[in-house]
Parts: sequence; structure tokens; C-alpha cells
Amino acid sequence: MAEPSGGSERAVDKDRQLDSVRKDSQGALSTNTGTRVDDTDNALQAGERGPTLMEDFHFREKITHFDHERIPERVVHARGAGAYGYFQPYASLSHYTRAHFLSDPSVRTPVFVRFSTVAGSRGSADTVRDVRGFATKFYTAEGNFDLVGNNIPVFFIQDGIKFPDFVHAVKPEPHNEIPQAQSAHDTLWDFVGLQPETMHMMMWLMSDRSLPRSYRMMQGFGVHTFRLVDAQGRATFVKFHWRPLLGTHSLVWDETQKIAGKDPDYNRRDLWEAIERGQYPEYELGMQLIPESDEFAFDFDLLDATKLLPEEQVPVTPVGKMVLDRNPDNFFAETEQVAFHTAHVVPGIDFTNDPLLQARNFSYLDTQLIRLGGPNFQQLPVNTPLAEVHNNQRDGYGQHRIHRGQTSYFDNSLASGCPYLASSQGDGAYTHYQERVDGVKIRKRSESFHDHYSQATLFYNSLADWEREHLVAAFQFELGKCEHTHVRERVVARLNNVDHGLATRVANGVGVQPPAEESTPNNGRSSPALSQANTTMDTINTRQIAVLVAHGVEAAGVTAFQEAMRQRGAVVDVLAPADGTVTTFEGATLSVDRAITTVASVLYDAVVVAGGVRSVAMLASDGYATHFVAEAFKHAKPVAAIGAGVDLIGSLPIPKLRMANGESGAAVSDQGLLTTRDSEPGSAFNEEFARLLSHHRIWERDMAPVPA
Ligand code: HDE
Repeated sequence: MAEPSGGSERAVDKDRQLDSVRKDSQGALSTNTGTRVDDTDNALQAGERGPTLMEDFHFREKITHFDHERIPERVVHARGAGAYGYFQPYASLSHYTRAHFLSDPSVRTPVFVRFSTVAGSRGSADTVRDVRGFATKFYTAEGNFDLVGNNIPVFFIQDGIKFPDFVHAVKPEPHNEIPQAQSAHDTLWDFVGLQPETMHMMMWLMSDRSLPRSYRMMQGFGVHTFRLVDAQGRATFVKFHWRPLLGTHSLVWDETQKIAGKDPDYNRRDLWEAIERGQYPEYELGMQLIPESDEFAFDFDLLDATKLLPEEQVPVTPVGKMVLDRNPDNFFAETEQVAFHTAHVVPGIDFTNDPLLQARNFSYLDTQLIRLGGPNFQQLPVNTPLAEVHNNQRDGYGQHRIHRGQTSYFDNSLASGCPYLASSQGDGAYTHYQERVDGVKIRKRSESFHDHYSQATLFYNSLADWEREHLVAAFQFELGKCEHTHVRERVVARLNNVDHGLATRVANGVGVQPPAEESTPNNGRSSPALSQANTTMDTINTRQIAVLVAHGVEAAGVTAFQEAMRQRGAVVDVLAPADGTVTTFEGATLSVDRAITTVASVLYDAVVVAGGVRSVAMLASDGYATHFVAEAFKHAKPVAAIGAGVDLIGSLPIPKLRMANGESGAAVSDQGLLTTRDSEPGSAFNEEFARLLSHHRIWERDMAPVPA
């Protein structure tokens, strides 16, 4: 085999490959056979008011093509957003794996990533409570490698044979197709109550992990234990992790529900816009590496996908970085038609006997056949590998290749034996890891898969107080939506095995009898790495800040603040009661980015009320503006006021915190409320604002009393 070319050149190869199929809108209108068309608004008919004629081939072709535009949406993960980029390892991992793309730090491998929700249809809202898919296709020189992961490190079930049951339970109920993209309904919780193996994952689903602020701010996990195999055939178990460089951050539940109406494309738009602005999402790939000799060293089974491997036991080694730097040209052609498959592996990466992974290795190929209409889906441009493809597979729907020659079988002599068999050494052929397998045919779950609660408790214990509050509220919300009392009761009984206090609080919130006594004592174990309180909080890059202004605004303060935040990478929007410009206190004009009525506080990370007595008076009498600020406060966001803006905050129905008063220019910061009477706040104000924003939210603030 020719040595795969290395260096940064490779990252553009996929882009170059796609160039051959890109098509711009240009030239004269024509049919699909190239016949030019001079009228596409009026069908051919017999007389001005007569019937349409069969003869109108342009009409028939246009309508027929339209009638066939839709393909089946993915049975799960139907709603998604994708982007291209590249991956580059920090150093060679050749002592663990022979995979070429992990063996040379000078090799940049092109990637396509698709993020998704799971339960909703293609047109459902982005911010529903759900797991997020995080699927990466590496176009390596040795073939495509797909890492098809989620943003949660464990899964609902242990054996893939239960997947259709689980998905049927979480999807809209079959008799009335309600609710869309929601887990808060009877069938899911009925399933959960009857399947204790779901309990660990349900803790994650009820946590803030299922409400990511951005696809750029969530982790990714391969979930299963995989194998890395080196050139000598030695294996190491591995768990894959993606860590976003911006930190792992979430929205709050009330906010996500409102965003679902205000901007159903919230996460998709956020990804698209960040890439368009050149603020490329970045993720570090990490690996937990486990020697084969440690296969049985843990109190859970490495083959059980409902378990995670605590980082405190086996640290995550950072091995490389992925950058997403290009949006697709066409959603359907690329993001919809991309076909991931867990069995798309390259030499040096292999499977384990995790029964969930084994089932996936069947399902993903099968699903593409129905979704993409036949066996030639690998020829779709987004799926085409950069590695050369030669084999004797022929024909089928959508065959785009023109295979030449007389032979399509192996072994042959008429084509000099081509395509010939690759060797594992010189030609880099894939060889399966030689695992010894010995067993009787049996339908039985291993004893080592039987503990369903220890890690659910571990996760619960690891959460910060505010995360735990959110989790309790989520359980109460979801079970509170269930019509059947016995469904609520059974889940509460399961929770009693996780933590008695948790079960009691949930029971009290949903009107069922709390368990009289604890069934399993809390094991007291925790893993700090599982809490989002311990994530990266050192940047405000790409954060969205709203500055509220009206006529009479003291603009000097606004402009200086804007500049200071932009230098730190944040996006600052000036919002006013109407679009266009406002006349400033200084007599100049200030451009308005958006009218307040066209956006909402839930679309921003922080809000600032600008100074200027007239401006503030106008904003204070505008219900949209006051609601905007109160709501941002309710959602624990940094809220700041400059000069007379402080008076607007004082008039709101929010808890009374300490605020700047009198004529003193000094800024006062209290639980994320930052105020200064100075109409041109200085660098100390800006520093403090950036610090608050880098912490994402101010969780110690009491959000409950705010009526917004
Ligand atoms: Fe999937 N899953 N899955 N899944 N999954 C699909 O494949 C399936 C599982 C995941 O952006 C489907 O092409 C089974 C775990 C992602 O295109 C389907 C089982 C994890 C995506 C399928 C699982 C995932 C899918 C639907 C249990 C995290 C979206 C369309 C054995 C590690 C990929 C498609 C994209 C998509 C089957 C469990 C992640 C039907 C049978 C565990 C990110 O093949």
C-alpha cells in the first residue's frame, strides 16, 4: 500500500474531493436531461382555461421529483446539525494502536461531526430534555472510522435486543402520537420503572446534561469499552472522551422550554453561527486506557454500557484535538445523508463483547439501507472515504461507479487477480483482534451486569447542590406528567435504591407516598469529575450579551463595554424597543442590532441595562424590556446595570440584592448582579462582568421568587 500522505494537507482532501460534486446555481434553467426551459410557472394546457396536458414533460418531471424529495428520517437521532473539521493527535499513540491517524502528530485527519437529539422528529425543537448524539466520521488514510457517541457516558439498557422496546417507550405514544420529543410521559416511565438497568442513565437524563447550552459546550463519550490494537497485535481497552474547550455548560429547564418556541433551531443556529464567525468549536480527545490484565479489576463489568469508569480510578489521557471549521454547503446532501456505523473501523481499533455494541454493529448498516435506499450509500459524497475503494460489489440502486473490465469475482486470472488480497503488514489490511471465545449458547445476562444502582448513587453524590436541585425538579416534572399513579410509585421505589432522600423529595413533589425507610444505604461514593461545577470556567468566548438601550442612552459607556467584551471573544448585541438606530444622550446615533420584541432573554447569556435617564425611563415602561431583565435574573444569568440603569433593576420584582447607589462610581457585585452609578464603567467593572459570565450562571442566587 502506498504510504498515506501526512501533514496538514490531508485536512483539505475531503473538501477537495467534494469539489467534484459541488454545484452552484447558475446558467439557464433546464430539465434533468439538459433541455432548456423557458417557462416554469405555467403548465402546458389545452387552452387558457383548459386541462393540463400529459405531454408537459417539464411539469411531470418537476412534480415527480418534488413528490420524491423526502427520505425516511432516522428512527432515532432524526434531528441534527453537522460540521466539517479536522483532528490532529498531540503525539504518536503507536505503542497502543497501529491506527495511522493516531500515530503521527503531523497528520491532520478530516472529520465530519453530526450532533443530534434522540427522541424528536426531524423538525422538533433543539432544546428539549434529551440525550445528545455526538457522532464523528474520521476520513483517515486507512478508511473511515466512525466514533458514534453521546454526550452522556452511559446508556439506558445493557443489551441491544431491548433497544426497540426502549425507543418505542420514549417516542410519542402510538395511539395519538403525543408528546413530541419529550420524555415526560407514561410509556417511558412505565418502561423505566420495570427496567432498573435504566436507572443510572435516567439520573443523567434528569440532570442538566440533557439541556446543553451549546453543542460546542458539551462532552462526548464513546460509551462502550473499545479495544486499541498495536502493530504486534497487543490490545488495550479504551474509553473515548471528547472534552469541549469552552467547558461543559447547560441551560435551565424553564429556559429550554421557552427557547423551544422562541428559537427551535437554537443549538443548530449556535453551531452554524460560531463557525461562520470563525470562532471554531474545539474538543480535546481523551482516552481512558485499561490494560487487558485489568479486565476484572473493577466492581462493575467493562462490557456493561450502563456503567462508567470513574476518572479518579483511571484518568483521561488527552491525546489530540478536533476543530470544526466549515459548515456544510447543503443540509440534505451532507448532514442528512451522512451514514454513521459503529463497525466503520480502521486497523488498530476493535470491538469488545459489550452486547449493546454488538447489536449496534448490526443495526447501523441495516438502518442506512432503508434510510438511504440501498447498498450504495457509501458513494454519497459525504460518506465517500479518502482511502481507495476496490472490490467486487456491483450494481444496486444508486450505483454511481462505472466499473470497467470483465471480472467482478475473486479469485480471477482475467484481471491479474485484482483486486488482490491486502496483507495486514505491507498493505495495512484490517485484522480482527484474536480474542479467545468459549461458551455455550445461552440467553442470559451475566451476573456481573446485575448491580443497577451503585453508579446511579455515585452520580447523585457527585453533583453540586444546585445540580441536585435541578435533578429533583426534573424528576418531579417528568413524573408529574404521568397519568398513572402506579407508574409514579414504581419509579419512586426504584429511586429509593439510589438515595432515600431523593426518593422522598420526588415522592412529595408528585403526590405519592414516600418510601417509609431506605432500601439500600447510600454508598457515599462520589466522582468530582462528573459534576459540571468542576468544568472549565476561564473564558467568555462566543458568549452572547444583550445590552438594552433606548433613545437618550449614554453611548460612551456602551461602546467601551462592547469593545472590552468583543476583545474577549464575546458577541454583544444592542437591543432597543425598535430596530434601526437610537439617538444618544450625546446627540449621536447608535446602531441597534435587534428589536427587543424579535428576540428574548433566553437567547442570551447575560444582560446589561445601559445608562441614560431618558433611555432607562423608556425601557422601564416597556414590558418586553423589564420582562427581559427579570427573566435573565430568574435564569441565574449575570445581570448588570450602568448609571441610571440601576434604577430599572431596583423597580423589578426580583430579590433585593446589594446595588450601587448615590453618586459613587464604584461597582457593586452581589450574586451576579453587577451595578455601577458611573455612566462609563471602567476596567474593574468589565473584569468582574467577564468573570461572572465565564462562570456561566450564578447558581447560588435564589431564582424561585422571580415571576417571569
Ligand atoms: Fe444509536 N442508532 N443505537 N446509539 N445512535 C442510530 O443509526 C442503535 C446507541 C447514536 O448522527 C441509528 O443512522 C441501537 C448508543 C448516535 O447519524 C440506528 C442501539 C449510542 C446516532 C441506531 C443504539 C448511540 C445513532 C438511527 C442499541 C451512544 C446518530 C439512524 C444497541 C454511544 C448518528 C442511524 C447520526 C443513530 C441504533 C444505542 C448513538 C437505528 C440498535 C449506546 C449519535 O441504527
